[in-house]
Amino acid sequence: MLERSESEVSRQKKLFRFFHHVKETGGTLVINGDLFDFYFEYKDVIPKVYVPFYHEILKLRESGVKVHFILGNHDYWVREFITDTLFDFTYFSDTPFKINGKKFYVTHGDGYLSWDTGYRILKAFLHSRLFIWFYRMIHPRIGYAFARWISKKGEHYLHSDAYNKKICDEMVIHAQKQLDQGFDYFITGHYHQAKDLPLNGGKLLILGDWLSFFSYAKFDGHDLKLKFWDNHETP
Ligand SMILES: [Mn+2]
Repeated sequence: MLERSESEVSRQKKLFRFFHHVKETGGTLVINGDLFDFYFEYKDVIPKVYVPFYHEILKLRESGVKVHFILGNHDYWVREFITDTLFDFTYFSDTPFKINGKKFYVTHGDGYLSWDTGYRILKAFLHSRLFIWFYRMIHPRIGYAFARWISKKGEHYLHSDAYNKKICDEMVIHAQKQLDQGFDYFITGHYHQAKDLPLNGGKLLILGDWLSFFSYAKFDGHDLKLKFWDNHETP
């Protein structure tokens, strides 16, 4: 966690240039989870490796941009530093937004797949008060070493095209349900694929990632579009 690879540093720089762009254009930034590799906050202690992120987010807010954070499966275990100090708003689960008359359903997206029952049970456990209480009692040196080990085991972002399609088809079903309820847009992260799919006059948007796609969604007040950042705003 402490030693950062070159590619990680370059990804971080790229993200900060994007933050800078948001600062210039103004508006609101919603970060849809997994901003951090692993974040676990203790009553008196926060992870120091992310200090540059904390700094950039605070600068962004100082410039007048509101920053919202929907927690992901890598950074769910937050406390007051995240909820009160760092972000304007923090969400522990799926959240609706209404902007300019359009309704957005935003989810990090983990645990949605019908065949992921095992994951859903694990997620419920990892989010439980008992687990969090117990984990907080463990010395951070052990807690973080364990998380790093789990995180390494889980490095399987590159799926086959067939599996990605299966995920996408499944998310279309979930998006459809929300669109039927009156939402215009269903936005999900987590799945490391970048998709902008028109659906019933609205859209399903799978956000991609900041590992290989460098993708994000932009709502200009009328339309929501998936975009790719290449050190400047794509058309
Ligand atoms: Mn995730």
